[in-house]
Parts: sequence; C-alpha cells; structure tokens
Amino acid sequence: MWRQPPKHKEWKGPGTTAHFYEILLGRCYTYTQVVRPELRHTDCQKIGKAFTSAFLSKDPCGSTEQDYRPLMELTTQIVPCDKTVFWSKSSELAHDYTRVQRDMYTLEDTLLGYMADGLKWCGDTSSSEMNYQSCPHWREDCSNNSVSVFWNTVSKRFAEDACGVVHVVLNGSISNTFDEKSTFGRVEVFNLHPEKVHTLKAWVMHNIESVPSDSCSSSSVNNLKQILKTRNIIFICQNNYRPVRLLQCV
Ligand code: 2NF
Repeated sequence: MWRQPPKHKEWKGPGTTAHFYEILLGRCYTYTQVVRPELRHTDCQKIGKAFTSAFLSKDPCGSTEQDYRPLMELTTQIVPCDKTVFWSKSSELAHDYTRVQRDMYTLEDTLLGYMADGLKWCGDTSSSEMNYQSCPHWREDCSNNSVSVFWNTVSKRFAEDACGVVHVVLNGSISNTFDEKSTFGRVEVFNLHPEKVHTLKAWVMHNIESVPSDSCSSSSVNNLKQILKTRNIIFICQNNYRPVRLLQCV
C-alpha cells in the first residue's frame, strides 16, 4: 500500500485552527456589530479576504509586513490618547482590566487583535488552501512565519499610533519582568513616537500567592527605564497598581 504523499509541507507547530475563516468572519461581525457598533459599516467580507490573501499560496516561512499591508489599510482604528494598554506575560490580567475599564484598549480590544487572538494560520506555496496539518513553529522552524509576522506588524502599528500616557501590564512574578525578546520589548517599545508619547506607566503585578517584592527596582525593569530614557519618554513604575490588583482577587 502506498501512503499518500503529504499535501503540504510538514512543520513542527500546530496547524491552522479548524474553521479559521468562519471564526475570523464571526469575530469581525461580533466586534463591529456588537462590541463597537460605531464600526458597524465595516466590510468584514473584504477584511476576511485581505487577511487570507496575506498568507494563502505563500511560503509560511517567508511572510513579510508587505503581505499584511492591504489588510492593515482596511482596518485603521483610532485608540484615544492615554488609553493604550500594552502587556507582556500578563495577557489574562491585562484583558481582565480592559474588560472592566472599557475605555482602555489592549491590541486585542481593537478589531484585528480581536479577530486573530489565539488563532493559528498558514498556507503553502504548492496549494491555495490553508494547512490544517501543521504550521511553522516560531522557534523551531522560522521566526518570519505568517502568525509571528502578523503580530509584529499589528503590534508595531498599535505602538506607532499610541499617544499621551501609555501603559503596560508586566508580570512581576517572573525573573524577566521586562523581556527584551518579547513583542513588547522588541517591537512596541521601539515604535512609540516620543513626539506623541510623553510617558510610559508600567504596572508590575505579582501573583497573589507569591511573596511581595519590589519589582520596579529589579534589573530587567531598570533596563526598560534606561531604554525609555534614551528615547526621551518618561518612565513611571508602580508595583501592584490597585485597580488591576483588585481583579486578581476575584
Ligand atoms: O497573541 C497575541 N494576542 C499577541 C501576540 C504577540 C504580541 C499579542 N501581541 C502584542 C500585545 F499587544 C501585547 O502588547 O504584543 C504584546 C504581548 O506580546 P509579548 O511577546 O510582549 O508577550 P508574551 O506574553 O511574551 O507573548 C504573548 C504571546 O505571543 C507569543 C507568545 O508565545 C505568547 O503566546 N509570542 C511572543 N513572541 C512571539 C513570536 N516572535 C510569539 N509568537 C510567535 N512569534
């Protein structure tokens, strides 16, 4: 018996999320009709097509910012000054916070972030279909894969668009509270425009069970402070910012 040759190239990461396109479209409609009805005139079909065109029939390890340009152009969204919330290794807590504080926005509270959060996707040069079997793993296969390049591209724009006082929720219960290799450390910090962003406020949060410590004075947070200093952005750090702290107790 002959085994069918694989239809797509095989990678080390999980494949495209089942029903990817339907989830993407469903989330687009939920966001634009229910979550932010002021965006109800958004053309979700067009956005869905631009999204898949960015990666279908292409090498999933050769993804570029250019591939996502048409999608980015269809989805400009204004976040008011002082309302941007970045996060790093604190996804759940940051999102719990913006769920309560509805006028504050993480990237996942904007349309593109909302649509793509938690999903995987990739295509293949030899087919016009999605690869549901496997997708490149960002460490083991390639860093310029369709998913990583998407997050780098949207994170970059999210940071470029930020203005006034911006915020970041950091995890004080790990040693690299500020991680230079994370998207926040690699992309967002360096794409803030000092002409528009005068202050970055870091909220360093500790797990409730862990012993209290002063992470604002840790070396990794100090590293962030130095980077911002050279970029002419004021840095303010607060351990266990109370409005976020209260959410850890519920
Ligand atoms: O999945 C998201 N929603 C997402 C992914 C990457 C970046 C969101 N972002 C944006 C958000 F707006 C945050 O402000 O960047 C910030 C968070 O990214 P981070 O890298 O600073 O934070 P982590 O907790 O270290 O990572 C978040 C998620 O991204 C994955 C990681 O495994 C985790 O699931 N991730 C981080 N870097 C890469 C990469 N180069 C990555 N996945 C693929 N390629």
